[in-house]
Amino acid sequence: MTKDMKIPKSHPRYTSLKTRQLLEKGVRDGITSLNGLIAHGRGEAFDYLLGEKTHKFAREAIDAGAALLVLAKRPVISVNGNTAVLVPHELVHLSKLLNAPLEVNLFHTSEERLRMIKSYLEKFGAMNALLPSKKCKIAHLNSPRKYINPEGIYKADVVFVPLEDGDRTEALVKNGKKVITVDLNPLSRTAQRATVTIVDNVVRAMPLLIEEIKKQKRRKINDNDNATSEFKNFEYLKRAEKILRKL
Ligand code: PTJ
Repeated sequence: MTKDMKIPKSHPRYTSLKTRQLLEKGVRDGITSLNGLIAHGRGEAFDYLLGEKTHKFAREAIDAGAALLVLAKRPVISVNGNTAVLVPHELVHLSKLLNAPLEVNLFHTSEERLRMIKSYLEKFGAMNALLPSKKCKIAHLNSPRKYINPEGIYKADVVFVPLEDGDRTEALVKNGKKVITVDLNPLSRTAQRATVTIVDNVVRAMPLLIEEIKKQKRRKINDNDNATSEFKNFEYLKRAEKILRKL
């Protein structure tokens, strides 16, 4: 794989190309899986159709997701090889803001990549980064993703799983957990199964989620807060799909 080329800031696709470079470097550094590049390409296609902007429906989902996280008793943030390189600062910031562990959980898993992602997050200041344990697993899941940390996802009531695969989202929900995801594809199984789906690019959504959490913490929201009780993920995904299909 080639070394990063210098992209001129004036390039009309500057942000998109820089994001690709982050992932390419992530693969070279052993953080991102090769499959992560394919997943990103799929995401880019949806983002293009969405006009590469955060829509009103995404902001509503961010409000609802923020409320779930603020009101959670034991929130946990799940990290994979794509999100680790795309939004490391934001993941660490979110973890500190919510006093929630970051738990590395991979689809294309290996002991080496798990460890590398953990130390990568620690370089960005993570104080509480967990790894899955072979002694602890969630029910209703057969892939290696079933292994979880006994102090992390196992005990969590709300799990934030940006860029996820459908099987695990479904299993987490069956295990009684509320799941918030970020997925540019409103038709994916993850998007359809999650409690709250933010249909937006994780790079744009994470800073907005952090800001919203700060606001809700200042307002001292409680369980009666409308953002969560009125949010219907299914209806919301239909709105996102309409925009994609230009209906
Ligand atoms: O590091 P690992 O081994 O855990 O693997 C991580 C990936 C993401 C490769 C793995 O979970 C995977 O294969 O995911 P999927 O099933 O391809 O789903 C990824 C979803 O994320 C797809 O629906 C994409 O459209 C979406 N997506 C990709 N890039 C972004 C995105 N959504 C939001 N922001 C993005 N930047």
